Amino acid sequence: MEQAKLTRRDFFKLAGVAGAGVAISSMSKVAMAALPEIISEEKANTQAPLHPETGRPYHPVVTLNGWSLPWRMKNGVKEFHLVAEPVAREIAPGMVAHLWGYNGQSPGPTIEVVEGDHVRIFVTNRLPEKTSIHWHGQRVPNGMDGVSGLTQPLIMPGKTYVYEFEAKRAGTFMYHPHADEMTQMAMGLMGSWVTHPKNPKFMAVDRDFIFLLNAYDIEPGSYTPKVNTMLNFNLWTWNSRAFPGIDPLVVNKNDKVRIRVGNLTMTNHPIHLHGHEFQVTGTDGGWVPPSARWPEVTTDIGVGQMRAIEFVADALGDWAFHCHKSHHTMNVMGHEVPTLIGVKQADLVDKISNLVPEYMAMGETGMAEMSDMAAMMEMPLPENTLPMMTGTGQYGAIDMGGMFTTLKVREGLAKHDYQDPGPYQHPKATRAYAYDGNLPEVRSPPDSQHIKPAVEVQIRKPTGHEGH
Ligand SMILES: [Cu+2]
Repeated sequence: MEQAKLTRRDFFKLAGVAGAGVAISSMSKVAMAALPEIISEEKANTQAPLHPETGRPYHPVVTLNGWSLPWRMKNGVKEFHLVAEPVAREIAPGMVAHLWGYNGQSPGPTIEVVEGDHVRIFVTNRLPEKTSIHWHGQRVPNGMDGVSGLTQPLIMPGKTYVYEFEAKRAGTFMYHPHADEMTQMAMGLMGSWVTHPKNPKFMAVDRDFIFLLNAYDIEPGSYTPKVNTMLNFNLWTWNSRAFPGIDPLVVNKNDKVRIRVGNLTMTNHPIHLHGHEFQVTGTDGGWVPPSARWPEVTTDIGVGQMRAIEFVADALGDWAFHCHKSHHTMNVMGHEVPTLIGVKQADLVDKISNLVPEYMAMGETGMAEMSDMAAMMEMPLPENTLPMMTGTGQYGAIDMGGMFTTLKVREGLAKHDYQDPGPYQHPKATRAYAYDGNLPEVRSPPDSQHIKPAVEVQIRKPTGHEGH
């Protein structure tokens, strides 16, 4: 029996061997042994792209803080084994969430296939409740669409179902349950799917990233999401990670870069990239013809939608890449803190302190002091709770949380090097600086000679007759 690669390489080299485990099921050992081995992942960091050793060739994607699921070829069929199960997912250092996921993590592993592949997916349910899987966006026979009750019976706990279809259309897809959806998606059951084009040269890029937008409602000090929340989520995540837990997207200068994003939250996310203009090259329905693309620096991704953006990374630096809703770049505490900018709290504190001895004023000059305070005074947070705004760069506090990371553009990276290169060293005279009353004698930004002079504005002197 031909087996796909069973080990995971960890290119961050920080940790040892990834956890590949064979698990137990209510199914007989003989029946279980006939299935593709269950491969699961214990860690939440970005894994090296999975280069195909069997089947048709393709350029693999890099799943942000995630990995791709190995398969086996059996009589020309590409076989995968997904296991829905409770998992512990580190959201960021200092916080672990008790979620539901697939094969050890939430989101589950990315599934990569090639247009025209005959695909068979075994789905084993180790959740305490029934489930199903829907292959969001794909052309499948109706009975493979995974809508429990409508197209198939529920997959009961302990049972394994088989889905089988041809990957018809190249593109970016998602998978998620279509059974008790509100609960199961609120718990993190979801994953990405990429169907690569049959011709590996079609729209080839140098670096191809993928992640899902997701959200949780986890009370400070607790571990498990509240599953009845419809709108008031307090943890905004990319692949179930919040800043500073989201890895940077590391690329070579002048790389052609694609970033694929799917939205499985209950609201839209305007995703914004600094320093570059991109084009939306893919949507839920397929690739956008070149004549229909337009440049953007922010693209809004609606609920249930997928987008692929592309650009040439021609500007060196550490560029912010984030959701532009500011409460989505914060962690849990944000919602309960009142607006106090401009409010003189000194008197108030005295009065309140008489009643509540631990009372501390905050937010008088803005919310950023919260992150300074938490760091400097070690303001106690409940156990297993992330600070509202956090992260430190080479110049100090970044004051971000949630859906925020960086695009790091560097020169001379090796082909498959995705390791964090550390902070960008800004060339002389290219960084904002403190004004001390003197300007340097010569200050000519490197690109200034290429910028066309602005049209001269004619300023007319008032004649005294106008405006009266
Ligand atoms: Cu957002």
